[in-house]
Amino acid sequence: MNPSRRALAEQLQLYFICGTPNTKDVLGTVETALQCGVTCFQFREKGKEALYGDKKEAMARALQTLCRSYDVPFIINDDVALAERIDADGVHIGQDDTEAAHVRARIGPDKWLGVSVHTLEEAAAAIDHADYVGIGPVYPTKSKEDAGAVNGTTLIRQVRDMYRELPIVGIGGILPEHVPMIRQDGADGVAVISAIASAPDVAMATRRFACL
Ligand code: TZP
Ligand code: MG
Repeated sequence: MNPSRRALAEQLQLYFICGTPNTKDVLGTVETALQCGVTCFQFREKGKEALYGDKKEAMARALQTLCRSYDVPFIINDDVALAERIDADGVHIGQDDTEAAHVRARIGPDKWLGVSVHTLEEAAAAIDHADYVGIGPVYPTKSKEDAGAVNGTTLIRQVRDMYRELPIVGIGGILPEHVPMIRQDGADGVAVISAIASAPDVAMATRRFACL
């Protein structure tokens, strides 16, 4: 694997995703998670109680400052304009968002672009533009209503067989005990919302993932 891909893959080991609808105290939760070993963070502000406009931007900036203080990449879900405005480290998009080629053209070569894929065809279409792909839902999830069919690690294995060097994160319903198998089947890391954001003890939950 080339050195920059290897570095990126390592940075994806424990990828925490969170927004204000996922926890009562998003700043406190994210700071604890950063202290306890998350290696990448995505601000995903979605759903009924999501912030918009200036409030969303203020929250993004506060979370970005926290991530910088822990030297952890700060990625924004979907909102390319916000990512550009605040100079985020990257953007993550799904299949229903702006096309990967278009987002890459906007953010340039130096920012990270992550793309969620659910089929080999989507993976094939993403690889020319994406720095990494998210594959899931590996297990059932309550954090995304339209997450699609649960596919275990089948697609992770297929994408890994086809693209040996592509950084991959598994996502969807992932608990610490699932991590060894997901890695063994080809993912570089796991992306997690509820197992950290809804944990009664965020520090302990994060450490359980981080020590794997
Ligand atoms: N994309 C596929 S599953 C999912 C997203 C954003 C939600 C993951 O959340 P959780 O709580 O870790 O299942
Ligand atoms: Mg999206």
